Amino acid sequence: MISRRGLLSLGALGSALGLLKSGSVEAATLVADAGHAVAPVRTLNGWTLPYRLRDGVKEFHLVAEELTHEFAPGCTAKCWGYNGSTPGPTIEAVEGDRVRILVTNRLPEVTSVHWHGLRLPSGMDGVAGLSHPPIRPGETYAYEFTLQDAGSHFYHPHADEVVQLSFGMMGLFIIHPRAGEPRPIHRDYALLLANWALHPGTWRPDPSVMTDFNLWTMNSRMFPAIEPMVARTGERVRIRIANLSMHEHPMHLHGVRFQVTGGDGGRWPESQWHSEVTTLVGVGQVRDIEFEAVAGDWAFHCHKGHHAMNAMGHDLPNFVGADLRGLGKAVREALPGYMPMGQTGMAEHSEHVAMGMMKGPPNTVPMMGGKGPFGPLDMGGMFTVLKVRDDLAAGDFRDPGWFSHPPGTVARKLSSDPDFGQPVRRPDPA
Ligand SMILES: [Cu+2]
Repeated sequence: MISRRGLLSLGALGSALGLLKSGSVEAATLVADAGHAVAPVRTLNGWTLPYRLRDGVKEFHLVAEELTHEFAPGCTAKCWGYNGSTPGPTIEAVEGDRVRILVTNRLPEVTSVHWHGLRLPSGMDGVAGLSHPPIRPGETYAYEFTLQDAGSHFYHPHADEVVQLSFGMMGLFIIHPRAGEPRPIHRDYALLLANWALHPGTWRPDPSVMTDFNLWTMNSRMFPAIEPMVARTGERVRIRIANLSMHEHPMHLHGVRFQVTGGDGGRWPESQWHSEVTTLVGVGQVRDIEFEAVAGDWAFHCHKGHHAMNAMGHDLPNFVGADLRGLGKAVREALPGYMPMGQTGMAEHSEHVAMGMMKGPPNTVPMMGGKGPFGPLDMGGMFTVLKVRDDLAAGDFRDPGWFSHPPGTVARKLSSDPDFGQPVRRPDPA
């Protein structure tokens, strides 16, 4: 399989040598197209769809199909997506481009593709039955329109939507401004938030679940199986966050104050930008955030606690504070090996996982399983790390490992005695 970077450099090389003729496969060679230094988008754990140039039209080909998808090692499912992946490949083009997007339906039922956020002729809008006939199994349809709207958009079916969305059919559609970015963007990340109901021990998401989902993903992956975002200190970074889940996500970035600079309705005038550390991304919405990178390892995650965890056993009894010594002994008589947990909190789950003591049901990953430089990370789901370093080469997206903290800048242990010090406590009201 050719890596995304390989495709991009092939495309750039082809353009530079003037080798790309009409009909040849071209990657998103956006610099050449726009005549400006436009950084291509980096879809975490994802890829950008190459196109063919035919008579000045950029032709993309999406194939709707079933596939086997890995959310994280140990957790896979039969999903639906495009061209072998969920999310489908990112479509990347430039404002003013004429695009033709072929959609082949290899699903067992009808589908369509809606281009969310794009202004286009009504018959190209992709609502099956309203804009055009449903695309039946085996058929290929062509959508063709001119891109008017620079910004962060996405695509998804508008036919049997609940099933097709809950199986993973979605992708990003990024349109770069023809005149270039008003402020140079050095690292441009894009991700799609989604939720899934994959019951432990099963291998197909359950489309009948309406709100009580158990997997929370960025680009259909969950931490710790989500790539880090990397940047060099001082670079301007954009993160485009699209939400095609059924819940809203307050997305929180540590270490900087970012500006919210736009949404699926395009880039906002600077007078409307606002400074935040958490921004709510509503259902069916996109929010773009931009900031200057500050050295360190910084968490980026949904602030709803259960969305930054992997599958948990819902309806577990609350054991926090309970004395379970007798319970373990009693239950072990019927269930050898039973070990009650949770009386001190949930963190011991991740310690047990790290020690190899805990095994869940088949086809799940532990609800929190990330490993950090100082121990278990107690996170999962919609969580990843922004790694900013002083010495990264431009365009180097490799994981630089953990941050080397300058001396004296890491919180340190003073004592192991719980009675340490003279803390001020609220006086007893009695
Ligand atoms: Cu969330």
